[in-house]
Amino acid sequence: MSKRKAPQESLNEGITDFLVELANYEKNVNRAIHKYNAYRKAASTIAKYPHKIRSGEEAKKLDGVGAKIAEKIDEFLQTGKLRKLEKIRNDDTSSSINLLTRVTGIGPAAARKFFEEGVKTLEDLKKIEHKLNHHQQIGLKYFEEFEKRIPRTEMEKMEVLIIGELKEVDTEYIGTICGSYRRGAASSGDIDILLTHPHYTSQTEKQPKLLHAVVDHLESIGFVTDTLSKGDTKFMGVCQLQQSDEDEEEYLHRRIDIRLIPKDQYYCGVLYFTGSDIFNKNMRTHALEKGFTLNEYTIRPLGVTGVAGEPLLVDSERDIFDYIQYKYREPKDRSE
Ligand code: DCT
Ligand code: MG
Repeated sequence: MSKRKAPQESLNEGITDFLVELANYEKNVNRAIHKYNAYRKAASTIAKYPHKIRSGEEAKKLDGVGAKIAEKIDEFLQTGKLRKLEKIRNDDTSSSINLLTRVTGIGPAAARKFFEEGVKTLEDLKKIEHKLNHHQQIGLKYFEEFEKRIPRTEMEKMEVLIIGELKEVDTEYIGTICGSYRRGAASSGDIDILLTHPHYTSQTEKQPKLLHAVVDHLESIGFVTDTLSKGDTKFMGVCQLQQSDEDEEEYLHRRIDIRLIPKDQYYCGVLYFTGSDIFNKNMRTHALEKGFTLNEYTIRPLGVTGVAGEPLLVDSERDIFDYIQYKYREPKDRSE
């Protein structure tokens, strides 16, 4: 999962920016995930609102904008800033913890632990590098590069390369680049690849080799440069496109996740990892209202007692929409 979300370009950028900053503060410093979700949701609705917001009152009519956020919008519109944010930005604890969580491998809990041990800056972190696990060390090594979003043209190049190389390993592989790229985003925070193979289903044995063969191959051609973690079904690592004659400069190192998914669970996986996270939440809520439970693996009917039944057969994303009578939406229309 990528750490830096694309800024929400809209008529109300000032407002959406401060909401995202508050969201990150709640997640990273307070570990208040519900507040994080509330701010993200408000930011996402406001980003899509086609008018310049003139008051909190006006914003409050929008989905996910409550009285407290409306009040902050008023303060921001009247004074051009937010006292709460000024305080947070000036607070040593908050700004240090926020910074540390920008390193991949360092979550809110580890960030607080390091902070309590006196670590406040990236320099401090370098000094205690031996105390970092491998994932965190790589996160620190590529800190600046991972902060940069990946332009769509580069994502397209990586897609061509990855899908091509997959078929080199085994023509029967099916791979999809999900995440914001599949939703048509102009830039992405990372590369999220789902992988399946017709011989691998939830009824067969685990087949970690299907994942490792691909990772090893991508490594052998120099595309995968580092490994953060490698399990039976999930690889987390780093990749880099090789510079070609037409390229003016070297490509940056990018975060890449590859997940191997049983064929019968593939489309629930593709749906989930295409997101957005807010779209997923809304779709799951809708599923529940229709009596189904939906997750990244399966969709299952809920019995009268609320117990989930057997997974339903799914052969496409559309099947999932159909089961819960949700109007099909192309990936580009799944921002919420
Ligand atoms: N996801 C989710 N809930 C989360 C995190 C992730 O449903 N809390 C799903 C939806 C998107 C997908 O996983 C990939 O996650 P990210 O890479 O974090 O999101 P993205 O939409 O690809 O955005 P980015 O361009 O920043 O990578
Ligand atoms: Mg992503």
